Amino acid sequence: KILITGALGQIGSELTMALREKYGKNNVIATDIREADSPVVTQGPFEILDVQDYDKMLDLAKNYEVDTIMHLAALLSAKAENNPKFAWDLNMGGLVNALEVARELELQFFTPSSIGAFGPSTPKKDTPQDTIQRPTTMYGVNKVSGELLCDYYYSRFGVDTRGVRFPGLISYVTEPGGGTTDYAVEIYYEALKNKSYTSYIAEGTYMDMMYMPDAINAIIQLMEADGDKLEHRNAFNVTAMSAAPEDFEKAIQKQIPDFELSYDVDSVRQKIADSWPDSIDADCASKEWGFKPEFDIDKMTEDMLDKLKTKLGQ
Ligand code: VAH
Repeated sequence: KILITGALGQIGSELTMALREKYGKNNVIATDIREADSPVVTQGPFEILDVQDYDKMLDLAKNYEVDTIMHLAALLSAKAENNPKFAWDLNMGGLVNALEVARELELQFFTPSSIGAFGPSTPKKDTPQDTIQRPTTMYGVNKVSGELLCDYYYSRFGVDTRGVRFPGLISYVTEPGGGTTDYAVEIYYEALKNKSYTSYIAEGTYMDMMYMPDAINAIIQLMEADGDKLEHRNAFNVTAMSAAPEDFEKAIQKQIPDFELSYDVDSVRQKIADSWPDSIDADCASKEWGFKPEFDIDKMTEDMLDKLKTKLGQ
């Protein structure tokens, strides 16, 4: 049985539904700081939980007799940069609470890191699994600290912690809240609504990206992998493509020929994007637990536009 924090977020809302599908809806307890009109709340166990409340998290994990915790509640990069102290308190306070619950109750543990865990001094192309990590954002500091903390709970207490460094995630169910890569989601909504989009990230800015179905499969695959075969734990590089705004423009124009992309760069989020790698190397993930994404930019674009048309009632 699995407890998920941040279950109403961009990853959480799809991970919750996929896990309920796979393991049975009563075996996946979704939690978030607020309710919402979502199948996450209405189609299975849901509890209000502020991850900064250790006692409540421990109570829920005990009462539901979970054996796994998937900790997704966090502030993303752009929001964290605007509110660094709160980001530290939420991102690190929530994480250490979740790790303590996992230690106390001997739970398997998952939390995502990010390409944001790398910084300007990290090799930008084919960024290795093991390399220098000096991020220059609060979010990145949280992610590197989180990776170290999760590895510490594994080596010091034997908690079975596992994680992946996610790239920008593209999905149509729940929009991301306050990330730097959100442009890659907004562009699809705008393409269908207005046949045009103004990107806040500059042309030629490459970042790793992945379609949500590949991200959800990666989490399940990693968590089901044989722990003895893992040489790494927190956290594996995973990616499906390295793309810049103009790559999304070209892929969308194959479906919507008169789609137009323009630029109005937001210096705060551009600065964050420029500090991240252009493309990371996911070799260890494929070697150690068989990671293999299915969606490239064209296949993702086809599916994304198709699903969004339905969602937008077009
Ligand atoms: C963000 N979507 O933009 C998240 C993610 C790699 C990007 O960490 O902050």
